[in-house]
Amino acid sequence: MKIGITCYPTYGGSGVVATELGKELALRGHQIHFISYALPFRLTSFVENVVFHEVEMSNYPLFEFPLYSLALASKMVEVAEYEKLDLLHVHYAIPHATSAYLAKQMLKDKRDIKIITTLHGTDITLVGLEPSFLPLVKFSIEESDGVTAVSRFLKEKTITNYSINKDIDVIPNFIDSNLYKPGADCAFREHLAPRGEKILVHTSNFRQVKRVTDTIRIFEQVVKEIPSKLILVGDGPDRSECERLCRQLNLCDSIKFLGKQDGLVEILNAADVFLIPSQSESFGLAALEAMSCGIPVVSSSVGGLPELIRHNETGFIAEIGDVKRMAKYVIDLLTNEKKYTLFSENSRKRAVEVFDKSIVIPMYENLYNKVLGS
Ligand code: GMT
Repeated sequence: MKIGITCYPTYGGSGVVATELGKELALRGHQIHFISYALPFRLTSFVENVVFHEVEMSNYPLFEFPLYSLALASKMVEVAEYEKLDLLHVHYAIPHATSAYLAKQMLKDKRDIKIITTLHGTDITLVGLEPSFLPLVKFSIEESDGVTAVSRFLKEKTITNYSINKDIDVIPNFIDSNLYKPGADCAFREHLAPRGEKILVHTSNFRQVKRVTDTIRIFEQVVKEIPSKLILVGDGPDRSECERLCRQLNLCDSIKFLGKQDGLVEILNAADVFLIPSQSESFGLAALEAMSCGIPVVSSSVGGLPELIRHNETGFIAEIGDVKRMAKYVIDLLTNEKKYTLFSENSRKRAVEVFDKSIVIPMYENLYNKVLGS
C-alpha cells in the first residue's frame, strides 16, 4: 500500500506512535510518505520505503497567523497525486483530520483517497472540546473513512462528547519489546544512586495534565522511608515550577532533572518504579515503555491507564492527586522483594503479550484493507 502519514513531528506520544508505525509498515513492504512541517524526531536514520515531504509555509505579512492547515492540505494533495497514495493516515485530529478532508475533496475527481484518523488524547479530551474546535473535530471525524482511538476510554469519550455515530476501532499504543527490554544493572545506575539507593523515574512533557508536582510529592514521602532518588526525564512548561518545589522541599540532592533524552531504555533499566500520576491520559505510552523494561508502574486511575496497568498485578492505581496512597504503593513494592519481582515479570509479560508491535501493527493493516475494500 502507499500510505501518507501526518503527525506532529516534535516530542509527544502521538508523533512517536505515528513514526514507529510508519517505520514498521515500511519494513513490511508498504510505501510510506510522512507529510509534516518538520522531520519526525524518531525518523533519525534512513529507512527503505520511507520518504519525508516537508510542508512549506508562506510568511506573507498579511497572514498574521500561519496558515498551516491549508498548506498541509495542499501538500497532501500534491503527494497523494504524484505518489499515487491509497490513503492518508493522520494522527491527532486537530488540524490533521480537517486538512485531510480538504485534500480528499480537492482530489475527488482524480482519485478516491481514503482517510484514517487516529485519536490520541487531548485532541478529544481537551483542545477539541473548545467551542471554536468542537464542530470541526466532530465533522472531520465523521468524514474520515476509518477512525481509531488508542483506548476504550478515548473511544467512549469521543462518542459521548461529540455525539459521534460512527465505528471507532480501538487500536492501542504498541512497543518494540526487543528494544525496550530489561537489561543488566548498568554503570548509569551506580552514577545516579552511588549508595545503592532505589530509583523512581518519571518521563513526560511536563505539561499540567502530567501533574509532575505530584510525582515530586510522592517521592518526598518515599524518601522519608527508603533511601532513594527521583529521575525526571523530559521538559515543558511545568519544569520551572517543579524545580522550585524541589528547592522548597530541600530535595535538590535527591532529584535529578535530565531534560529531554534519547537513551530512554538505559534510563528505564536503571530504575525500580515508574510514576505517572496524570490528570488525564488516554493511553500512557510512557508507562508501556517502562513495563516493557520490567519496571512496575504506579499511576492515577484516569483515562486509559487502567486498561494498560493491572492493579495489584503489574503495578498500582490510585485516585488522581492521592499522593499519600501512591507513595504507600511505592514503599510496598520497594520493601517486598518477592512482590516486586512478580510485578516486574508481570509487567514485561503484559507488554510483550498484549502490546508488542507484532500484535498491534496488523490491526492497522487490517483496518487499511477494510477501508480500501481489499
Ligand atoms: O494528547 C496529548 O497530550 C498528545 C499526545 C501526544 O502527542 O503526546 O499524547 C497522547 O497520545 C499518546 C499516544 O497515543 C498517549 O499514549 C498519551 O496517553 C496521550 N496523552 C494524553 O492523553 C494526555
